[in-house]
Amino acid sequence: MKLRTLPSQSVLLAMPTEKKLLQVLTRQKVSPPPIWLMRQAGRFLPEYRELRQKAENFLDFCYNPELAVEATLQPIRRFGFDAAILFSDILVIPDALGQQVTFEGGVGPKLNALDGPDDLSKLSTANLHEHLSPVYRTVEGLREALPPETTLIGFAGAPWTVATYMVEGGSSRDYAKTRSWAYRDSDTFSQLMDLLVNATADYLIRQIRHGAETVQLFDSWAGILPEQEFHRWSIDPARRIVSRLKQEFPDIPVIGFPRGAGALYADYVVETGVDAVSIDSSVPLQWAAETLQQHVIVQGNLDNVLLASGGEALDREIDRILETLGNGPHIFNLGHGILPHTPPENVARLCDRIRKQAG
Ligand code: 1CP
Repeated sequence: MKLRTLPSQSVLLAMPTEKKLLQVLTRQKVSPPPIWLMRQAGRFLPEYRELRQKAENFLDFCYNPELAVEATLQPIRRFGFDAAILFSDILVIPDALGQQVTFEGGVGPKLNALDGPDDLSKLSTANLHEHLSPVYRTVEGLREALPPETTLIGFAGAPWTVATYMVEGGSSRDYAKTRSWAYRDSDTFSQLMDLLVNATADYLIRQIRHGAETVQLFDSWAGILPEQEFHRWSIDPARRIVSRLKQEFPDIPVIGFPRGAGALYADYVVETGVDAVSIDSSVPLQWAAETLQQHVIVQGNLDNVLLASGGEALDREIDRILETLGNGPHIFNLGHGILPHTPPENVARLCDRIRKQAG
């Protein structure tokens, strides 16, 4: 595949940028704060639902650069968000490792569950980049198509969250199979996690080489881990991934999202080396301002249900978030992905209200 000749990322970052998200990620205070929303491309937009019909299988959609570029751009055109997040899914990694993933309408992802250590030999990194090359082409296409003020975010699932899908065979309510493998036989579970740490770091490095300007690591199910396990299976893998990224790209900011980590958010920001942390809606704002914002840039944390329900309660909460986190570097976002039944008018109302805030 041909790489477009872009100036190196460090040269790009050294130049004054009109990208508000990158300004905040380099610790400049920007007021009003930049806005983007987790899962901002997708089913809540009628234009996405129409585009989605062009591929039967969801992963075929993700592996089609033309469709994936278009899906990424749709929310940017509509709302002028400060960042675009690459349209893909966290489950392309198990798929690329040889554990075929399918999405059945309405029931979510299905994988041939790994039953234990004997199944590890079924996974291989041999075709990782070949398999993921359409995603890299999407990243390149996006750098060409995006307006100059819009930052391109690459992403991957964190090893723990991805491992839960691989071991459970799909979504789960309690992750009991994954947790008991990790307790019963932590040596072989570590082998799975090591494989995922390396594949995820390699994948994110490629996304950056092809044009991603920052990356987010989604640890959506980190919050089910008790303290010691959280350190071992969420913090430590994130620390290793951040360190690999920083070795190659010291100036590319990394955003971590250990959803549901509670008080352990504090350990996560100190120990992983992330530049920014995305907080879920249960994190108290004042605590985040006092405890987290002194170490890292804070992103969040509007309740996605409140965005979907709208009205004056939404306005009040937007103001409270802006006021409490507004003294330090802040990126406005949700506490978790946007819900499919969210009225697009509520998103427009959110953007207007934030942008009207005096600078
Ligand atoms: O047909 C469809 O439209 C399927 C719905 C859909 C979409 C739009 C899925 C299936 N994934 C996506 C895109 C997606 N997924 C993006 C890019 C879009 C954007 O952000 O604008 C991203 C960043 C993700 C990340 C993702 N996928 C996460 C982490 C974030 C989070 O919400 O916690 C997770 C856990 C997944 C797994 C996944 N993908 C899709 C489903 C139905 C699921 C399972 C979710 C679950 O177990 O509850």
